[in-house]
Amino acid sequence: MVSIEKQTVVITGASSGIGASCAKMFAKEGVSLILAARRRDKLEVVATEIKQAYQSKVYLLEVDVRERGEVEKSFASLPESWRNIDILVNNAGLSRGLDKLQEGDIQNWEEMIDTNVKGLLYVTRSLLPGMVERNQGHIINIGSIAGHQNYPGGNVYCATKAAVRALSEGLKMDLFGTPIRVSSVDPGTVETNFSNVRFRGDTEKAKRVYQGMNPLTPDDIAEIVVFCATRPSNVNMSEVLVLATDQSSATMVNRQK
Ligand code: NDP
Ligand code: 8X3
Repeated sequence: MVSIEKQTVVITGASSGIGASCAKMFAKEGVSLILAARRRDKLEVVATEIKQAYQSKVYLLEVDVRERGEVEKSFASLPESWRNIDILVNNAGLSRGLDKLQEGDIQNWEEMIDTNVKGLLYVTRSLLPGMVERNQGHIINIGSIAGHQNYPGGNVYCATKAAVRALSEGLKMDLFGTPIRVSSVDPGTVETNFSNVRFRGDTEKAKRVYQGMNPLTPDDIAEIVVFCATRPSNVNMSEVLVLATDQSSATMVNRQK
C-alpha cells in the first residue's frame, strides 16, 4: 500500500451512500478532501464527522454536476492551496424509474444522462488538464454492473453506465504514455439511498430491492476505491466488478423468502 497522505481528493456525490463512505475512508488516509454535491446540509454532516474523527482538511462544494457553467466556476474558483487535485472520484449519479422504454418518462432520461454522463464529463474536463500539466493524477469512475449487463426496465440507466465504462476505456487511451491512472469501480447492488431516488421516495418499493438478500454496503465499495488509489505507481486497477455474494448477475439475486 502506497501512502496518499496530504494528497487532495475530489469526491462528487459525497453527501450520501458510496460517496460519503469514500470521504470517510479517504480521510483515514490523511488526505485533504473536496466534497461535492447539491445538498450542502448533508455535506456538512459528512464533513463534521470526518473533521472530528481524523482532523482532516475538508472543502465543500455545493454544485450540481449537470450545470456545466456551475461546475467550471466551482473548480476554477477553488482557493490556490486546493487547486492541485491528485485523485478524482466521479461518483455522483442516479437512476430514475424502471419503466419499459416505450413507457419511459423522458424527463427521467434527461436527468440520468445529464448527471451520470454529462456531469462526469464536465467534472473530468475541469480537473484533468491540471493533472496532465502536473503529470500526476488518478481518476476513479464509479460505474455499475449495469454498464456490463442490462436488466428489464434498466434501459437508459444501463446505457449511462455503459457510457461511463466506455469513457473510462477511452480516457485510458487518451492518457496513454502519461502516469495518470484511470480506474472503474463497478458495483452490483449496494444498499444506499439509490433505490429511494429511483422510485422517488416510495420507501416500500425501495426496500424490496434489498429484501431477503445480503447486499453490498457503501463501505465495501469505498474500501475498494481506496485500494485502487493506494496501489504502487506501476499498478492501475483498471476495472473492478464487485457483486454481493448473493448476486450472480444483474438479474440473478438470491433472496431468502
Ligand atoms: P445515493 O443516492 O446514496 O448517492 C448519490 C449521490 O450523488 C448523492 O451524494 C447525490 O448528492 C449525488 N448527486 C446526484 N445527482 C447529483 C447532481 N446533479 N450533482 C451533484 N451530485 C449529485 O446513491 P449511491 O451512493 O448508491 O450512488 C453513488 C454512485 O454509485 C452512482 O453513480 C450510482 O449510479 C452508483 N452505483 C450505485 C449502486 C447501488 O446499488 N447503490 C450500484 C452501482 C453503482 P445530492 O443529492 O446532494 O446532490
Ligand atoms: C446500480 C445497480 O443493478 O440497480 O447501478 O443497476 S443496479
